Amino acid sequence: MTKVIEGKFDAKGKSFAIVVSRWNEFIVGKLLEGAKDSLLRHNCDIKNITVIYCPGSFELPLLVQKAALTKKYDAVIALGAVIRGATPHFEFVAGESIKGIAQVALSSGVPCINGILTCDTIEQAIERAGTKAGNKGFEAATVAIEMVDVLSQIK
Ligand code: INI
Repeated sequence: MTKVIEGKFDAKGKSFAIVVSRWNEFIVGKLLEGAKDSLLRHNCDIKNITVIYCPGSFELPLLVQKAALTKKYDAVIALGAVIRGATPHFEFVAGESIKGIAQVALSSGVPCINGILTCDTIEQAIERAGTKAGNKGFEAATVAIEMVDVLSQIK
């Protein structure tokens, strides 16, 4: 018979760090609300959620790494919103942030989840922060819960 391993969505007894970029706070604040909502609705104790603020999305990987290496958290969730402006700055910030978070996940073995919006317009960001395209913070936290559980099953 085929053996199947898949994550369950139960955050009871699990600890999470949410690292939050301060840029575009009116968007990222909604992602944070969504992330906390998912964790709490999946049985996470509020005392097991730590929120860490950082200046901008470019700084997220270092704080995600710091949090991951403490081994105090079962997963680290990075939240940010990078919105295209008039210069190529967007490409560098978005690319480095997301690449950095992926690197930390692989090097630490701790699931580090990408909840960074990369949008051409503010409207696109609003759509993904709790309006018509859902809430990507909620989705990122739900992915974190699934990853924690599936990783615990692979021995
Ligand atoms: N940081 C963001 O999180 N979102 C943005 O849209 C953004 N833009 O557009 O510039 C942004 N820039 C700041 C960057 O993350 C760093 O904090 C800064 O470059 C200092 O290292």
